[in-house]
Amino acid sequence: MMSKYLEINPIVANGLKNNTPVVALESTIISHGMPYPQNMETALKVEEIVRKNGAIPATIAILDGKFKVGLAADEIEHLGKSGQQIVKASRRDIPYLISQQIDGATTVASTMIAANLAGIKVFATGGIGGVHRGASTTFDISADLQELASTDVAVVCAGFKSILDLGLTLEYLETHGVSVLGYQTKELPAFYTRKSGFEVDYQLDTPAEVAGFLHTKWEMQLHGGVVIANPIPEKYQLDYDVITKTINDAIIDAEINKIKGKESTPFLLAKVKELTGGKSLDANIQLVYNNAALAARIAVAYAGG
Ligand code: PSU
Ligand code: MN
Repeated sequence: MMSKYLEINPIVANGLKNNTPVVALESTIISHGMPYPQNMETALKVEEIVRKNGAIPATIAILDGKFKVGLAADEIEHLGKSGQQIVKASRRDIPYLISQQIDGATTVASTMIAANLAGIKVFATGGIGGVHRGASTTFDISADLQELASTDVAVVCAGFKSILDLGLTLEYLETHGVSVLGYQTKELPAFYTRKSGFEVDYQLDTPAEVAGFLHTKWEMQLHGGVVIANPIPEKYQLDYDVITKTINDAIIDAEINKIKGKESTPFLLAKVKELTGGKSLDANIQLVYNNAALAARIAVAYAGG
């Protein structure tokens, strides 16, 4: 029944069958999170990094009326080149796109759904969605958080970008029983910077410790996701005060342009890139590489390696 909607790449399927570690990767970051050609180059390099660290990469998208788990290089190129023309696909968009055979770039939420259907437990990305600043009036809370509340996939990210309200995002996750783990840090990283002024729930220091946490959570039927917040490497982080001001300016610009709904996150990312003269893109690429390596090591530990 599911195979009607889910196509798993043979290398990935074989890996899953043999308990070889697999890492899921999303595609909204390709089509909407970065410009071409850096988006495609980054996506391909991320797969390489996952392999180097002992796991099989499975980039996920909606293509030809199915969830595809494990894309070919030309499919990644298609997503990168088409950019914003590909529909950004979160949970609510899945049945429409699949039944209408329209391609979609999967967000953290929909990538988690596909990964879970395929049996993949570890997922690497750059940043996840959250409670937006001003959410008390806009109600803009990413479906990523709701997915983390219920779907059994661990998401390695670089913390929460301060286009979000970090405090409210942590509160929301706490309400839904989603642990936020800091990898070798007690301070919640804020994507472009290691510093945020907020604390994670728990610090864990090795892939084995994280794997132990995941086994315990899911063996105890404590369903839902986990956020593993992995700080950007020191040498790539941006200046805290500069990035804080830049994000504030980008948010004002979004308000002036009346940007809302699913356009909000891509607009802010592009604006920050413009305002930093591309520096934010370099940082973004480096933190994704860093997350891919850690996710692969966690997947290896989780598989018992
Ligand atoms: N944050 C980033 N880069 C991204 C995204 C978030 O730094 O590319 C993408 C992810 O795919 C995430 C989505 O799942 O944006 C969240 O969008 P929204 O806030 O509309 O739910
Ligand atoms: Mn939103």
